[in-house]
Amino acid sequence: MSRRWSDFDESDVKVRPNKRGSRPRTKESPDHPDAELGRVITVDRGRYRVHMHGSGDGERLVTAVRAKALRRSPIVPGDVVALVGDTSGGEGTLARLVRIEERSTLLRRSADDTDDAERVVVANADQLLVVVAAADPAPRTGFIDRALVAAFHAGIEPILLITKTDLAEDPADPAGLLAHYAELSLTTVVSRRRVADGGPGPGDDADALDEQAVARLHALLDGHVTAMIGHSGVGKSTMVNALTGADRATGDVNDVTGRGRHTSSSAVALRLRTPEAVSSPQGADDASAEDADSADGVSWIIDTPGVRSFGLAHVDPDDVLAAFGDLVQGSVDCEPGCAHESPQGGCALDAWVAAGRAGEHGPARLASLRGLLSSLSGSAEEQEEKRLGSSP
Ligand SMILES: Nc1nc2c(ncn2[C@@H]2O[C@H](COP(=O)(O)OP(=O)(O)OP(=O)(O)O)[C@@H](O)[C@H]2O)c(=O)[nH]1
Ligand SMILES: [Mg+2]
Ligand SMILES: [Zn+2]
Repeated sequence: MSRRWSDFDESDVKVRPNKRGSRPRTKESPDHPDAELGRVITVDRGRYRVHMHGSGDGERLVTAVRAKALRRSPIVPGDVVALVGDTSGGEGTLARLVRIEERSTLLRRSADDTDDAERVVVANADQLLVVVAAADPAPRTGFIDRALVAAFHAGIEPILLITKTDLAEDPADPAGLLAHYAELSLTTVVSRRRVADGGPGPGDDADALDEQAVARLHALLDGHVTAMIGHSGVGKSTMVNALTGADRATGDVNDVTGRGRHTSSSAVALRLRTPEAVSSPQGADDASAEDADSADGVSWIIDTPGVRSFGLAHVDPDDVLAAFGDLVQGSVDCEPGCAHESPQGGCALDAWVAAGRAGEHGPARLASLRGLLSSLSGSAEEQEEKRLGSSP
């Protein structure tokens, strides 16, 4: 059955990054020469909370509603927008959001691989922090693989964060997980809860994280706009609090299901600060803010709600293979048109892996790739059926 336009809501609307509308979208737009720019930090029932450019430590935050012309445009945290009207940020004031500035990137996912209704997650991030826990909940390579594909597709640099290594049963962990990605040049940070000398004691801050991991992340995140993505309960908000001094709610993990409780319910962009308390390798200074390459010169981290699944219905199979940097070169010897889904039909990836070209974990990586590809081609077939079914 075909979907009618009325079935779509704003998160379904397809948006391509780097494509301008026909109207010029510059600061000098004749429509609203007096508009002021700011960055959307959170969205709540049609109200956009915007951090105004150049507001520095004063942090002028303005609440806005969007103009009618933008009714169908998804606007997400990270978006840079133009506001008119009362932009004082005074209590009870409401500005009007009249324009979305051109996005450098757009992170998207679909509900699942067989549903191409897209969700726009975050705009203008140049880094994606993929968060998994070493335990509680246990890490899944399938999730990491999908996040890496989405990042590659969106042109966003991925970083892998493995949290909760204090809970890993095997003290050598997360070595096994890291080995799986050894052939990729993937920046990885490992963190754990800080335990005082002599073990945990009363009065310990339960959410205090290992200082070295926090400092390392600071060094990687300063000057960037970084979106976080991960299952519920892996410790995203806990890390965001450590990095920003914010007080985002954190939740425990259900003992029975081993799953998080979906504590964070909306995405929020927070300013990254370099607190004196954190002994960053470069030392704490203000230079990072000036070096920042984000539009507003501010380093941002965007905490997102835990995802159940990371659908990739919007991603082309070729882009899936391209994100497997350890395998993609092996495909040059494939038969033309090879779908790489099985050893049959002249797929060269099996020989590539058998020759050890993708490292020790090559076979497992190839299995991951094929699992993903077949999940996506399943969706392609279903879509084709839908399309045929709806044609006269
Ligand atoms: N032992 C241990 N617990 C941690 C660590 N990091 C976070 N936690 C705990 O894990 C639980 C979940 O943390 P959150 O920060 O709420 O997780 P989240 O990823 O934001 O979860 P959602 O908002 O539901 O997506 C909390 O009880 C934290 O205290 C860690 O490194 N070690
Ligand atoms: Mg959270
Ligand atoms: Zn092939």
